[in-house]
Amino acid sequence: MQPVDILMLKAMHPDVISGVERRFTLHRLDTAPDAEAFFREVGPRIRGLATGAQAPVDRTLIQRLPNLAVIASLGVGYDTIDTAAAAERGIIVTHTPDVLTDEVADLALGLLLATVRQIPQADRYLRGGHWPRQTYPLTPTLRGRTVGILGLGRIGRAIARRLEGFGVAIAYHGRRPQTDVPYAYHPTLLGLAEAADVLLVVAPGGPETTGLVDAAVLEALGPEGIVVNVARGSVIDEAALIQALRSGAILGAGLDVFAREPHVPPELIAMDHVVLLPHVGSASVQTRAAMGQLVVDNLVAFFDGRGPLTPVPETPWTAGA
Ligand code: 8YV
Repeated sequence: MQPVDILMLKAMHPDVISGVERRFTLHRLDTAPDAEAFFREVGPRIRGLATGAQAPVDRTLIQRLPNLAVIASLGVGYDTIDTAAAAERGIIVTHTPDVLTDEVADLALGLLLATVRQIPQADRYLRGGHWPRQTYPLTPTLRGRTVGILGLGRIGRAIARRLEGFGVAIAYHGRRPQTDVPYAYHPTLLGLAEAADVLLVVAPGGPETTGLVDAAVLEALGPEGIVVNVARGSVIDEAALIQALRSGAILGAGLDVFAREPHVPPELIAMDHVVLLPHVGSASVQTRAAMGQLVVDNLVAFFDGRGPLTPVPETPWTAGA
């Protein structure tokens, strides 16, 4: 069989690199001395792309790879890939769902607790030597809260299952009600925010959800309100969030994602009532290895003619097409 040429846009998990190299001819754009020359000379040979959220795949890039057949992305979210441009060319896009669901849900719960009970702040307090002089101030509580989940997909459901064990009320908003869950459905996000005092954002990124959590939603959440975002920074109007945190329109926020990563607004960094993480939802050794393996497995299955394992709905696989 002819060796298949795969392009990696940026350095990825070592297991992805070795996994691709074992089976394919790997080209790296990040180490290519001249990108223009690369696209000219090697571009037409490239059949597959291995990428992640940090390396967007736009229409221009897709156009520069005339024989591209598959884009295998690391991560469940694929808002940085132009799936419409891929679909037009019959290019399959794959992502890595399921293998990270529990990891991200665990992190979401940790971030929620850390934010409400001020765990990082208390840690800083102890390390700062303040404890012998004065006990740490009393914190808000999770008790008696209603947690509103924006986006009850795979990860949203895993979060809800965990929240059941915490004895809080659970509600959600999404495009449509789901018949197999006992949680209260709100047809509008504003309605959910009015009913809840925690808003947990798990909705996918992209144009449909950009700026969904705006000033009115934050206002509706109220002065005891906590926002936790483990999805995409774009889902929240970051300027409105900063303003709501500043004015006391909401109580605090726990953020794993930001609008322009890795840039984090200095206004947020300066605030003590927010907990900030550098997009680590799925970032455990084990889960990243599983995600990396799924990227490789998708490429192998695709080029074996078995079809991709986890294509995104926008680019469905039709055998023999
Ligand atoms: C990764 C993620 O950080 O799965 C996702 O959508 O945001 C994360 O798991 C990212 O995709 C790695 O490229």
